[in-house]
Amino acid sequence: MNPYQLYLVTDENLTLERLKYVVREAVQGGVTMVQIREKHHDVRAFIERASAIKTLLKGTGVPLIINDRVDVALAVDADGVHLGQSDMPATLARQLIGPDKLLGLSIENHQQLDHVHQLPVDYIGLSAIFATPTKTDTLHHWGIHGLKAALQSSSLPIVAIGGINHNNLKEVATTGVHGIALVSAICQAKDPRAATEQIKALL
Ligand code: TZP
Ligand code: MG
Repeated sequence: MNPYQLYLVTDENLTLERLKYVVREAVQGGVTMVQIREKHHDVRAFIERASAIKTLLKGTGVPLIINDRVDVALAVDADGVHLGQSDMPATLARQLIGPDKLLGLSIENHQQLDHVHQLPVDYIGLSAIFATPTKTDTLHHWGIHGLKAALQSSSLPIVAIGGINHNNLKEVATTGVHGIALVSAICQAKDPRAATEQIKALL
């Protein structure tokens, strides 16, 4: 199975109860990977939330990835870390997490895309495909055209993120991208399981 296929990235604004509910339902609906992304919470709350999700994912085969923080990933024994360009350098993160954990890196421009192949990462998060209210500081939007070009030039698996929803998902999937990452399309859905199932059916 391709673990990147349908990648849930959690919304930082969810209460712990809603977070657990969304992840549980999304896993039932068929997500293949879960990333806990926290921007507001302190490290203690981050660990609490990540531990809760780790417990919930146990036995499902769905890997747990921690956004930004190598220490949190190690603390909860997550399956991997996803770094941004201003987080710990990938080479150092790899030294800390060891060879067996997954390491992802967000790639925001062509220069970073050229450079990433020298780094010890397992996959790229191509950010952002489209403009999105979920993350408003994205400077460059790859679009479908840029995504296709990145797929051509990259030997690493690519996960597309940013502004992907039911309306444009088919177009994104048709590029042959390895994975699609979603925040609001699942986290904001009234019925996260049904939303996930609908998306899965389009892939
Ligand atoms: N990184 C680039 S865009 C983004 C992140 C975390 C947010 C994507 O959210 P949505 O709601 O799926 O557009
Ligand atoms: Mg980050």
